[in-house]
Amino acid sequence: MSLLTEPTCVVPGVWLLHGFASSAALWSEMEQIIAKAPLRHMQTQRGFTMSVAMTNCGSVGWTSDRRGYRYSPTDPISDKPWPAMPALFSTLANDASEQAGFGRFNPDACLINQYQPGAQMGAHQDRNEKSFDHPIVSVSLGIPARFYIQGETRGGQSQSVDLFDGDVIVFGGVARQYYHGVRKLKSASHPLFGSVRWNLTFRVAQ
Ligand code: MD3
Ligand code: FE
Repeated sequence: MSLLTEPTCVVPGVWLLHGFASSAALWSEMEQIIAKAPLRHMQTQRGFTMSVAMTNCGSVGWTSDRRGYRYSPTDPISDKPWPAMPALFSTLANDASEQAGFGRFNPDACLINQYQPGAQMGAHQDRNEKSFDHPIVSVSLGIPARFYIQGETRGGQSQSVDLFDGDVIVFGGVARQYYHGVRKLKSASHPLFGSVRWNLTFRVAQ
């Protein structure tokens, strides 16, 4: 299901695989995950509600509430384990990592982000994982979004990348702890998803 694409280097440590993933192939797995672990708008530690709706699959899932950010083996809504990571997902993430030159990659967590028009993700680092030696693989599906990378500090000048349906970004090495975010989503239409953007982020969390 991963298509042959030449990776392009966005900044050192960040590789873009344009059109690498197939939304149609991923969607039936996503539907089954969402049926078991519904999308929800999590709370931040400061009490704000995130504009991005989220769920997870894998042996642990990323969660946020008034107590902070962490990985949890169970969904706090059901207190049951998160749905298992489909083989299609882990194979796609591994293929992308290998294609980008980071070698074998066996994620234990996949965060599923759903953006509706107006949703955004402020600049942050992904630092709840136990080790930063593994890359992160990010799969964009549905309508396009403008993603930005700020480097080692927040603020300052940023590098922007428009991410389209099927685009995969792999970031590791020097870029693993770079600040990054997603600009407010503009309305558009995708044949399968309508006015929605999805992002699947694969991590080795434990
Ligand atoms: C970091 N998600 O869930 S893709 C996240 O599109 C998250 O939903 C975004 O950041 C999303 O934590 C962005 C992940 C990503 C991609 C490229 C990067 C993070 C990056 C390049 C450098 C540093
Ligand atoms: Fe992130």
